[in-house]
Amino acid sequence: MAEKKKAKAPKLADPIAASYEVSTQEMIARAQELGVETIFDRAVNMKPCAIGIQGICCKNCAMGPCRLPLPKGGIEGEDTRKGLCGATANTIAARNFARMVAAGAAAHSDHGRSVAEVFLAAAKKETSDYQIKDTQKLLAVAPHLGVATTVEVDGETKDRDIDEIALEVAETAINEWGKSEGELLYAKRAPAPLYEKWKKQGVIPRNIDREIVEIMHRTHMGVDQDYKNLIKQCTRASLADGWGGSMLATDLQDILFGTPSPLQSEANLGIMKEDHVNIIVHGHEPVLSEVIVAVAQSQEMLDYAKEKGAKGIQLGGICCTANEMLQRHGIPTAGNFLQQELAIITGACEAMVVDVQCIMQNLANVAKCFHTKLITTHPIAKIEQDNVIHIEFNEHYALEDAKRIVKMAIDNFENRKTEVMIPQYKATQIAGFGVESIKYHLGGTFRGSYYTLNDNIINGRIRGLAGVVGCNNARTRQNEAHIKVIKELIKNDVLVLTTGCDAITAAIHGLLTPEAAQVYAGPGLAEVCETVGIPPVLHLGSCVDNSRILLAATEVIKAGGLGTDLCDIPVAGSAPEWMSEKAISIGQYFVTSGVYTVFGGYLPTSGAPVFHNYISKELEGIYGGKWDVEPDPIKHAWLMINHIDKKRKELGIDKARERVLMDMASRQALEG
Ligand code: SF4
Ligand code: MSK
Repeated sequence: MAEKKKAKAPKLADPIAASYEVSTQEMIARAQELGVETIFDRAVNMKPCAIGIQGICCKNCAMGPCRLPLPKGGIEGEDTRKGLCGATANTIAARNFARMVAAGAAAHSDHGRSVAEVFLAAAKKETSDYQIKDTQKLLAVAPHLGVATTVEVDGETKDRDIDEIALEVAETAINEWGKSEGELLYAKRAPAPLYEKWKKQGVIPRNIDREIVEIMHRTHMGVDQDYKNLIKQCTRASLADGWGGSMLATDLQDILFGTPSPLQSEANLGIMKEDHVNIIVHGHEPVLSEVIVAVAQSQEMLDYAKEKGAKGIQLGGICCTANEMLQRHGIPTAGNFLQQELAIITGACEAMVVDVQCIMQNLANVAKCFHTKLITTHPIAKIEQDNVIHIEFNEHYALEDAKRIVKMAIDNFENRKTEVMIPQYKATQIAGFGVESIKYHLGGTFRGSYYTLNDNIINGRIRGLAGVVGCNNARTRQNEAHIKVIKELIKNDVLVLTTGCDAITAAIHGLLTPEAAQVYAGPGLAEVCETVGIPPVLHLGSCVDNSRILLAATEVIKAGGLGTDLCDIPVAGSAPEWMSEKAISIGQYFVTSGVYTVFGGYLPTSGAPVFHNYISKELEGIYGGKWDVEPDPIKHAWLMINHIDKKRKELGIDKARERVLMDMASRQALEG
């Protein structure tokens, strides 16, 4: 009998090569010491599929998968590659790309829908666990949904009842997902020339759900086989995300839970405390976590924790639930996407409470090695392993659900089985910026607008704006590209607006404090930051809050002096370490809103050069923005800076910056 081959022991990740950040490095080593496998180890043992990453594998019917590898050295002459049905590489890559947009837009928008449903329950007063918190924001949002805030009574204009407005806003908002006629109401929040451009192209979303469903139909075997037509639908669905589902999620969350304003907190695994009950909330939707925050801070639970031998309760967040809890309550951030397993490996995590998106299934395997209760809370996001507890969130019993979860975590404090090791690293962060607070910090005292920001862009102290967002990706060294891109941008006077895991990364590396401007920012940006007391990198929230970036850019246009359309502004977008399908949807709505957008790593389009050329060159002629890809972080940042400079030149403000630099040089010469 042939001897069975002995399976090779899996390789272990080199902690230093896997991460740019020291607490993560320490925790990878700790996991290896304990024999607990993490994503970092799996990444060195399983390589990505060489064809898949080029976007040219089609499995849209049972005659496939059809794989169309690009020959080494490219294609000379006609590209004759075809799937069984004849689908070309362009069709296959465009269909795959479109399905990523659909999934990303669906994730953001379904999040928005959940919030809208809770909002409706609160507006109908069906639940006492949620109330309308920010009536100012309600009044600001209502007109964009066509909801009147005043009423005529006997020839007199009177304010409408707030409850009545809330109910109409809730009902109108929910209708945006499935209305049978008309167009997405928020499309008109874009600058008029951009709206007209979309109208002319026929890409204004009809309703949010329809655009996503239509992508699935058009990418079914034998439907849309024209990559340009497919991209058109990608545009419509992504706009339904950025200017629809995501923007509604942000607005309704602000009204329900409060519009963020700048506050101080901390970030990194070091926020966990050995002598406290540690509860980590992870995912994206804040509806349950909002109540968990209130319960965990209640005297009843603090007393109960003390009874069980803990000094208190430490809440912390991972991913975008972290960003939501941070920006409204100052709850510290435990880590970004790639630190989720590590939070459990500290041995000090009593409960990890997860909702939707970016939750690794391996959390269940890791939790099994420790005492951690892994609790899923969303009906659409369960985990198959039997050690996972499901406590389904219901907005009508939110308080009860939250109490049960917090109590379960406290009861688990005495069950710690492994020696606790919490890496002692954390950084101070200022977060909670938004369209409104930027107006307050950088707006003119008289005009209450973005006047001062525009003025500083025009005079060249601020070279331009960059939206740097997105995930970590275990295929690249964690955090390195994020930090190198941001540092290069701010060093060159570009003010960075950040969301998602990029924001968490910037916080961990100490870039979210006003003092960081003196250390890392160029002289112009540093001067502005010092004068108004802001960090050179502004944390604008979670993934759905990329809508805040769109609206901040729109405010820049409204304040005047920097063109009439978003594509006129010296602004660029970036996702240095993206991994999620949501990033592709975000990229597509950035691009088709007029923003030049650079992705790190790779784009799943390289195997279809004609299609890639279309999105990275030709789209600019239609929408003013285009895709680009550059894995090297410094080159990546310079692609953005060069684009910003090109826009400054087109606006005729390039000379102003030269003067600012000259002033600085002469000043330094004088000082010398
Ligand atoms: Fe192959 Fe065409 Fe089926 Fe795709 S749709 S798997 S290319 S036969
Ligand atoms: S959580 S989508 S890893 S940013 Fe929004 Fe982070 Fe990306 Fe998830």
